Amino acid sequence: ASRVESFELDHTKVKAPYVRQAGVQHIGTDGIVHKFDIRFAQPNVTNLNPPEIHTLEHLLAIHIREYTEAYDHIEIIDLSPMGCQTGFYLIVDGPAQVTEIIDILGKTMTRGLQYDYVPAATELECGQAKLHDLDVAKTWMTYWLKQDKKELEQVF
Ligand code: HCS
Repeated sequence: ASRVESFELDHTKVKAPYVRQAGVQHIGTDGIVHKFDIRFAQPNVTNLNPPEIHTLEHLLAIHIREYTEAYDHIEIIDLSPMGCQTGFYLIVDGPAQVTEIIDILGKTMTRGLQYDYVPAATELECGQAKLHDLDVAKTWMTYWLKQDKKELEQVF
């Protein structure tokens, strides 16, 4: 399934604060959840500002599941921004390899660059529909795509 559950919630109807069960997913590959640290900005040096990290979340969330369909052994559970605003956590069902995640992210960002609007940026589908910056989000994706794939595997 490539739907984004959050985009289907009617954000005009909810009454915060609350706790809502946002998903139940059958772990059908190896029963193991894998978590990846997708880092765009250098910690404590730079960061993604709220509008651009938010737009990146939308652009990545909307296509990452689709580009993961080519990999039978993995399924995306969630991709969400880090509170420190330097990147995202990606939670995956199945034994995903870093190289596979880098390939999937590359395809997803290449697709994201084609957008001339922010998907699901309406008050119905999103909790802060005005907080977006497509141009700067595209700058971050272009920066990411310029990186050498082998370098993206180097954490330290
Ligand atoms: N983090 C969510 C998208 C929220 S807009 C997801 O489905 O990956």
